Parts: sequence; structure tokens; C-alpha cells
Amino acid sequence: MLQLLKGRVAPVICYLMRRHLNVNQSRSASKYASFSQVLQLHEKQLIGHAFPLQELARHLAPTVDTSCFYTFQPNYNDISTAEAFFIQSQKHVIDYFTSAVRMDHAPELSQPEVCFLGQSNVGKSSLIKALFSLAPDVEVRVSKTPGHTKKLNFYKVGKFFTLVDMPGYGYKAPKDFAEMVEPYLNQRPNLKRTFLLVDGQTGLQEMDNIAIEMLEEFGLPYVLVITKIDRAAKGQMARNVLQIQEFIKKKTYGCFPQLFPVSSVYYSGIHVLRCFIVHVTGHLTLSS
Ligand SMILES: Nc1nc2c(ncn2[C@@H]2O[C@H](COP(=O)(O)OP(=O)(O)OP(=O)(O)O)[C@@H](O)[C@H]2O)c(=O)[nH]1
Ligand SMILES: [Mg+2]
Repeated sequence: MLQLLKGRVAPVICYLMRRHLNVNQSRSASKYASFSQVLQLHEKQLIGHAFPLQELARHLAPTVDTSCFYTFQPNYNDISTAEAFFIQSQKHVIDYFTSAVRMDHAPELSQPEVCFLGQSNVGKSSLIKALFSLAPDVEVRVSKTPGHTKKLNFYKVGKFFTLVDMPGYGYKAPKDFAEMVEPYLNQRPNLKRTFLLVDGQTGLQEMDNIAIEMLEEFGLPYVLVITKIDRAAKGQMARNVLQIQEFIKKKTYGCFPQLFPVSSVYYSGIHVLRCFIVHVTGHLTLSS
């Protein structure tokens, strides 16, 4: 699959480049929380930051079908409009609301909801934290230790929608993971979209396939988000993205055809994902 990349760069150079990039980026990561700051970048950097899939497409051979990379294509105005939903004000409160360990403890809410599912440590809580980076008072706990999130945690975005952080499956998953998560997914009436997170370094793993089977069986609409893209080398990313796109095309019904690659550390892909969330919860129609 590596031969799909236009040119090969020696792994050592790749590694040094990434290290260099990471050092420089880490100094200024929070600078890019807002799309208005990303818009200040030169076009090439802007695309790389805001549209990681399009950046990846530039490095693929022209024979590779990348049409699904462009299924959801907001323009800059759409992205800025959507971002306003994630900015806190007196009238628009963004905050942790409550937690639940069982479906019958979940709050009854009429506003649309989206949830974040994936293996323990894949970056669910970090992603929610990154989405809320323009509302820094919202406390979202992340940890290096897998199995950190133990409950369904509900975060309200004003009157508009709710984000739900979930415990992870796999290593160190809470014992009652299935009893907590399956009824939620199967019965939640206001659940508009499930975001299933997959690590960009490893691609789909056995446990992810089981989660996908469950989502398919429940007939839920879901989206695959590729996490930690700042850690994955370009070749590795390309291989995983193309394999996953192929899998979606051939084996799934409920999965959105486009992947959403993100880095919660550098906010790459976060602005488009905010826009997608506002769109699927019914608060934004794309202008083109
Ligand atoms: N480099 C990098 N690290 C990340 C990213 N997202 C998460 N991490 C790290 O991955 C680890 C796990 O992150 P969490 O967000 O707590 O993962 P989680 O999926 O919520 O894990 P559980 O609650 O245990 O299921 C932490 O050390 C994060 O800092 C990312 O985009 N880039
Ligand atoms: Mg967590």
C-alpha cells in the first residue's frame, strides 16, 4: 500500500520531520483552536490543518479513488457558522450536565444527541475536550491510563445538542460496559449520530469490528473518526485510511462514507468535525 504514496521518503527523515513539526506545533497548538486562526495560515498549511483528508489525497497516486473524501464539504463560512455553537456565552452555556451508569439513569433530553464510542485510550475524551477548546471552562477528564472514563458523561451545548462521552471497550473496560452502552445505543430516542473512534496508527482492530457489527445490527447511523493523526506516519495513515474506506464501502450500511481524521492535540480536523456535528444535529444546512 505504501507504493500508493507518490514518493518514498526515508523513514529516518520522516521521523525527524515529524519530531520537528511536533516541537514547533506543540508551542502553538492552542493557537489553532479557532478556525479564524487557521484561516491566517498559508493555503497549503490551512488545508493540511483543517482538511487532513484532502492533504492526504495530495500524496496519493492519481489512480486512487478519493471521491468519498469529499462527501461532506462545508465551505469556510459553514465552518465559521458552526464554530459559533461551540463558543460559550451567558446565553449559551456549554457545560458538563450529568453522568449515568445505566440507561435508566440517563437524563431525558429532547435536544439531539451525539455520542463517542471506541476502544479505551483511543482518544474519546480528548476529542470532546478539543471540540470544547473554545469553552475552556468545561472540564473533560482525559488520562494516559486506559479505562479512565467509567460512566456515560453528558455535556450540554446550550439548548442545541448534547455530546456524550462513553467508557471505552477492550483493555480495562468497565465490567458493566455492555449493560451500560448497548441499551443506550439501542434505545436512546434522541441519538442522532454515533462517532466510532479508531486509532490512526493501528487502523481497525478486532474489537472495532465487533462494535461496527453492533452498530449495524442496531441500524444506527455512525461515522468513523481516525484519532491521533499527529502520531501516525503518512504512509501508515494512507494505508489505514484507504483500507478503512474500502471496508466501509463493501461491508457497511449505516456508516457515513467519509472518514474524519483528527488530532486532538493540534486540533487538525476538529473544525470540520464541529461543523459535521452541528449539521447532523439539524442546526446547519451547508450553503453550497
Ligand atoms: N498525540 C496524541 N495523543 C492523544 C490524542 N488524543 C488523545 N491522546 C492521548 O491518548 C490518551 C488517552 O486519551 P483519552 O482521551 O483519555 O482516551 P479515551 O478514549 O477517553 O480513554 P478511556 O476513557 O480510557 O476509554 C491520553 O494520554 C491523551 O493525551 C491525539 O490526537 N494525539
Ligand atoms: Mg475517556
